[in-house]
Amino acid sequence: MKVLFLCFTIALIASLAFAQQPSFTKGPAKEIDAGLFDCGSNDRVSAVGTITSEDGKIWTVPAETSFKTATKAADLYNECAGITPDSLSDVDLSAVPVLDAGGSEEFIAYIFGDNYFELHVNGKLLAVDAMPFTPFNSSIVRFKADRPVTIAMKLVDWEENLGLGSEKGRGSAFHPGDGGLVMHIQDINGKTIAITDSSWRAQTFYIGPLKDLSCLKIQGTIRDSSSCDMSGSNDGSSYSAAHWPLPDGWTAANFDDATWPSAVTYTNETVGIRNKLAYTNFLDIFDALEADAQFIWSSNLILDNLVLIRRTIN
Ligand SMILES: [Ca+2]
Ligand SMILES: [Ca+2]
Ligand SMILES: [Ca+2]
Ligand SMILES: [Ca+2]
Repeated sequence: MKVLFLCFTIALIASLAFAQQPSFTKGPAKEIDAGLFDCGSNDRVSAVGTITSEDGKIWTVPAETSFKTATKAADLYNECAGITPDSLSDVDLSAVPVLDAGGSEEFIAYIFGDNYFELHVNGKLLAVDAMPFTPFNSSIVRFKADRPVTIAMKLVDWEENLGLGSEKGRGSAFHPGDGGLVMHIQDINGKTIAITDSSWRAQTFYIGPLKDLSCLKIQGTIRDSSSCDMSGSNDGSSYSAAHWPLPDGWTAANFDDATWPSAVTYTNETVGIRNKLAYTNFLDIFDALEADAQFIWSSNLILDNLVLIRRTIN
């Protein structure tokens, strides 16, 4: 009994020691970029800000990205670029450039992200989402790589109220927006080699808005905000947020993601794809009968705003 208790205590201490505590920020960030991309019209502004946490660290919100320097993923559907095919059969796939992840086998990935993604293959940043915030778009990435193919993606649920994880919507000025990513990867013969589902790993690095820090439960690599208040507000400017640094080498094939939680899947209805033609015009690829790619994210689709996902395909 004593031995059992000792083991339990050691395991508890180990798991508590292992849990990486976040840095907390309070209130809005300072804008450092008025918008990464301007579509004009009625789209939301993809601004970027910085904010200092109570422990003196500086955080970029909603995330640090490579948008300005990286190759943009080709458009499957992008209103801003005037590319609005009704279906995949209207898309000239041969015109999509083949990116090189260092290998000889060719793959093609179809991606719909709410709102922004960066795609790394075998440790190399291949392409980033051409539209950081809205309107909703979808992308195609053709690439060459050798198996096993390790996919690592940075996903961002963008925000209007910088540092506060919220946007105008649903009748409130500080409505916490949601995320979600769907991807279907095929080989050169059109055979599915991966879809987004719960076999992926997903970890969050920015949680907000937090009205009350005590709702956040952190144990080991679990960053659980499911008991936090997710309702909108017209007075959200003093809310808090939790931030963690991205681990070194997280895009590398040999990075150990075994301790990350499994990705959580969300239904089309939960994410809300109705009227999003960037998704619904391509149901044969995103909701394929034999390979129905799921929306994935970390454990909180609403409050988790910066999420890393990984999977290795053999
Ligand atoms: Ca996008
Ligand atoms: Ca959010
Ligand atoms: Ca969103
Ligand atoms: Ca689907």
